[in-house]
Amino acid sequence: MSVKVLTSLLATLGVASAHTIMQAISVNDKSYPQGAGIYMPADNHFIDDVNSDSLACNGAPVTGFASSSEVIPVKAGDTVTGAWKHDLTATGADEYTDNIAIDSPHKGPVMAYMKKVSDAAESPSNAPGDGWFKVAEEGLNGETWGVDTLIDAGGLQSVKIPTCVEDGDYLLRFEIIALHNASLPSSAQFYMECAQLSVSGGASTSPETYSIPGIYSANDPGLFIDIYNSEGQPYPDGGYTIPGPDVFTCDDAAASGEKTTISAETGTTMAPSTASSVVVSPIITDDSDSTGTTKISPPQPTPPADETSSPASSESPTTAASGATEVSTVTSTAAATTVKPTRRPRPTRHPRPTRTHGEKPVHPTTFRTMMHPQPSPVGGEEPGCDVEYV
Ligand SMILES: [Cu+2]
Repeated sequence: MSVKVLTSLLATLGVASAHTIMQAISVNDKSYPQGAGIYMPADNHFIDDVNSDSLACNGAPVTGFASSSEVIPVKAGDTVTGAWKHDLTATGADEYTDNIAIDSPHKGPVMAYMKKVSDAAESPSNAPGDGWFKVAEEGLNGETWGVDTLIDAGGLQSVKIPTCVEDGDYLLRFEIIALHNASLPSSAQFYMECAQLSVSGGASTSPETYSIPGIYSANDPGLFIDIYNSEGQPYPDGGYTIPGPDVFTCDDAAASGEKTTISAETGTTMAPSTASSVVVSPIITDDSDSTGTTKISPPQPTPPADETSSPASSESPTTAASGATEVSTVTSTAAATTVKPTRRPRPTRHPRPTRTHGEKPVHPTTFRTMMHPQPSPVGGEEPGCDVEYV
């Protein structure tokens, strides 16, 4: 790499810090260095083309982390935690962000997917295409987005490896979708990185799988959406439909087509308590987060009985009762069945935050940030990456 390219790269990393990159993992209590076992892209910028192969495991890698040859051993049932920070050298908030992980206006869902591969160390070539199944998701719970929970957890996203999957190499894809500009076409921002894992101690279930790219389309109700509606509500009235396939669970597979009930929450936990087990450059969390308070799968309030499905959603409504959800089983060609995600409770009214424009610099113009959606000039209704709430 030439000095010029390297300089450009470093500059890009420096200025695009309102974005985020998943850059280190831990497995249960064992942590790995920054970049180990991760296909690390060249910068922290988002992908906005749902049809791009880069939607699978992001773009070309950064020097020094290119195609990490490490494959991290895990056991089925282990918890793998990914550390999101707004750039590769972040030690806390800076002039572009209000926390270490991702600037808080980047509201949206947080998810994780897995794909079985022949050799996880070859993630760039293995990543795009069929084979993906979703293992965790958090969309909108009341007024709290998955991104809010992630920020509260200091940028740590924990995912439980399903106990019933086959042994072998897998890619574990951590994903954030930021919706602050998503009222404009194709303006949802996809952030993702893939960890390279070798799973042992599993069983024999083959989940139904999907293609990335292919799981999303630009007009999905969870991707082309104004999360700041005309009544000044920060969230959609009709709840939020998480994009992509349903979450695969082993309970689900075991049900083999029978109706059953499952716990309302699936895979993702984002827990500050695991912060100390992830070794990156120092993770600094807010004082307000140092109380040890965790946000592990908070129980979901029971939605109103008269709640109906969002008009934008094609999901069949599920019946919420006592925190459990009735499963709609879908027979697939694979052994697994799929479960409809738990209905998200209807958001409560929420005063619209006051925003200011122009107090912070927008991203300097670089070849990357030129592609970055800027705040709408009309009424200033959409916050950009660097417009903050006050
Ligand atoms: Cu951003």
